[in-house]
Amino acid sequence: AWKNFAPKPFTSSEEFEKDAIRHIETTLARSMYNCDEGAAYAGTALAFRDRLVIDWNKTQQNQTFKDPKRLYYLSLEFLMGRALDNAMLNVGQKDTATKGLSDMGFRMEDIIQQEHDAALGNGGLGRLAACFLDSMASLNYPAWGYGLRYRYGIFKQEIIDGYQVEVPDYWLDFNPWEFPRHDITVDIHFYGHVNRYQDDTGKTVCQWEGGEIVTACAFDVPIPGYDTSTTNNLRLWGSKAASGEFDFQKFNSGEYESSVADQQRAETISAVLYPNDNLERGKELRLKQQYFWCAASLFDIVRRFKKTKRSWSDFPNQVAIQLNDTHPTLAIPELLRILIDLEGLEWDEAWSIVHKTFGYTNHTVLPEALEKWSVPLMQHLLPRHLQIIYDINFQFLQYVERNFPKEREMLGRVSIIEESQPKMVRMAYLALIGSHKVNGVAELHSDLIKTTIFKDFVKIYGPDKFANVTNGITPRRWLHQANPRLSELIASKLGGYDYLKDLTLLHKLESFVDDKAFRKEWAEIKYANKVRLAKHIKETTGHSVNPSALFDIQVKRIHEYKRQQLNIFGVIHRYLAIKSMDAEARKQLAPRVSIFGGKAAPGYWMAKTVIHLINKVGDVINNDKDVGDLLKVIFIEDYNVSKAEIICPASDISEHISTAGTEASGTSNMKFVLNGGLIIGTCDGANIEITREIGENNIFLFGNLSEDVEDLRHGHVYGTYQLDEGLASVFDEIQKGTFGDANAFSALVNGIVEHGDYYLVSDDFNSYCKTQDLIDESYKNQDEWITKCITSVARMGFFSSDRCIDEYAEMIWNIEPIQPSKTT
Ligand code: 26W
Repeated sequence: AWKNFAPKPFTSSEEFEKDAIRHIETTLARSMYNCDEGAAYAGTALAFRDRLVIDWNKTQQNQTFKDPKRLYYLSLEFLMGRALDNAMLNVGQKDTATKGLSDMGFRMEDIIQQEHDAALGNGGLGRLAACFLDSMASLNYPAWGYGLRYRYGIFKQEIIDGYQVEVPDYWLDFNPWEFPRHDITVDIHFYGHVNRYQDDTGKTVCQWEGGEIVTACAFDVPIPGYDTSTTNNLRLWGSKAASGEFDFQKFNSGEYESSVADQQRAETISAVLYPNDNLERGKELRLKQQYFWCAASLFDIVRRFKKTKRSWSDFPNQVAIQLNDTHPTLAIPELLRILIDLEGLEWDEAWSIVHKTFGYTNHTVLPEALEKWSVPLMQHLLPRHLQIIYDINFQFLQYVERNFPKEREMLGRVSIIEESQPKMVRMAYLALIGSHKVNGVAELHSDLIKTTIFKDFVKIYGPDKFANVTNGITPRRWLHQANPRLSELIASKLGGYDYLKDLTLLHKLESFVDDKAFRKEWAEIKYANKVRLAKHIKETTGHSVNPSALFDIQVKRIHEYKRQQLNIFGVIHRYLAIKSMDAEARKQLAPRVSIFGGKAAPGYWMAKTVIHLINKVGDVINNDKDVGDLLKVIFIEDYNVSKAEIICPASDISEHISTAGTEASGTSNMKFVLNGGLIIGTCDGANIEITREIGENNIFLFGNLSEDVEDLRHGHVYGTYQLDEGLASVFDEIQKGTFGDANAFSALVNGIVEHGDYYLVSDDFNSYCKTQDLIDESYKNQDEWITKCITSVARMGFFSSDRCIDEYAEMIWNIEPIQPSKTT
């Protein structure tokens, strides 16, 4: 029998130190005499990792033993950020380590910063997946994530002469948080052809043969829950040449180069995250990534199921698979292929299993973001899957024809195959048809998908196939970790940290809203967080900003629909107003810092132009002595998760100003409010539900409503529409060359003046500026302002990702938590 030598939680800081130093000396082979911050980080991470691994193994054994229904979350993106701080806090031992590190001569803040962000995602969708993993573990759900192990995450952004420059993000040189599972591999096929023949019984059988083989290798990442020993698994697949593929024949016969080239070609599949957010480009390598990851994950899931020797009809009782957008939709035909071609099930039985197993979450209604793959490409790369997709479509269209005989024109609209040149596979329709539930990510968004992109399908399947699960965020990372002082202050009033596990407990804060000492401390914490951000700005941009000024922040991917251009035009408008004010009027003004951050997709010229404009406007305003502290414009380079942790606690106002009906939910809106900042926003995405929860006196809403957008757009193209006057003056200033060569910005301006203003910047400009003036007024009354902030935080309980996960578990996955085993 095995003796239990498992390391236990640290009972003292000395115990932590002993372990950290042992790792520095033996795992890293470094002496304590040349232990720098990097080595101290490594020692700390490895000491905590040892503990996590024990809980992780126990959790997996317990889950295998109890064998409950499990959830598999398939996401091409997991935007995890840093792991150490999160791990220390979730296991409740950060203070112990802080003391130990201090004895060793290090400051915890410096050590945490040594870690490279795991940036395997673009934006909202990837970070949502990461918050969900934290909640699933914290709530003890048996759940795994499946993704790709990119060697390069989202590019690093540098700003050079005001332009975005992309730098590769190689992040794997030291990553203690992943465990390569050399024994867990799956061979994945591409290309080839389909053999169709009759077997002995006369049944038609299909076999996919030939083509290229690439091996998927598992890398596992432990996901510790907060205040529970449950530690779930995130399995990321890396690609490598299949062992038979690194051709020793070639190798020995002098074709060394081409043999190495084969290997590199295989490794290319998991080399890099596609940096497009909300834009589909139809590249073959991307389709290869999608199939590679879906096929490896399904093989793994099916292998685990088969070990239990249950009958296939039990599969949906044991397995739920959630598709994070359409990126993993190939999992649907792949599971059918496994059941029919490899396991010999009949179509109807296989289809019933598949359709009960999958759920699909839609994250966007932007037409340019909806995935479509060309039929010829799919025929070439995945010939058997294309046949299966055609079979699904055939059955589906027959069903529609039978049930809606009078609406034959609907068939073309709902067909999975778009009859274009070339024909295209509509992945959203395939995902919807192959799933038992489809959900949007905020109420408005879930309503919109039912009246726009999926309208016909509501008629076909009825409304019950559609659901809403409003997004949420994990309060562990986005409050406790990012804003430790606020978290502590709240705990002191609520009698402990239970609210981090049940965020609705925050409501008790409302009874302290008039408590003088509490308010004072609240204000001090906000100020300290602004000082921390000001320090970061100084270090990274060289600009000094006044922490007493109003911090107005917009950080998110740069996209026309998110309207950073509206924000920067508003800044120019404000600048012009200041320039025309006399000294007396200037005294009345609250100083402001306008802070921007976010990456543009490398091929998205308009988004890059917006970044350029922000930086040029900043150059002019920040150097205008006449304006001084009244207005500063800052672009924070390389916005990512770890920077968000500094930025979110430091806002007075954050901007969530998408054209109504375009932002599915937004999640940073929740992060900013949870940290005691107010919002300027449109009636879009989760802003609407935030307003309902916190009260409309506590949010600055402006702009046109989503139901008016269509008419307004129509008016731009056909009507007599007038450019907003204030915006016209802004454009005049740009055209004069105040912010450098006006030609650089002509496409941006002309898109609004001449080409239809698709995102309705002009229509909302006046309302936006007026609302900003209202904010100035409101900010002057600090007493009222702080009341709004505290009240808002108290009412944010709904937006915990724990609530989301419970909703998914109950409504879509039908899974239950399992209590961690008590045995050691
Ligand atoms: C195929 C290219 C591509 C890549 C990524 C298309 C679409 C995407 C994502 C679905 C874009 C995305 O991140 N959407 C965001 O999802 C968040 C989480 O639900 C929402 O809060 C955001 O509103 C939504 O834009």
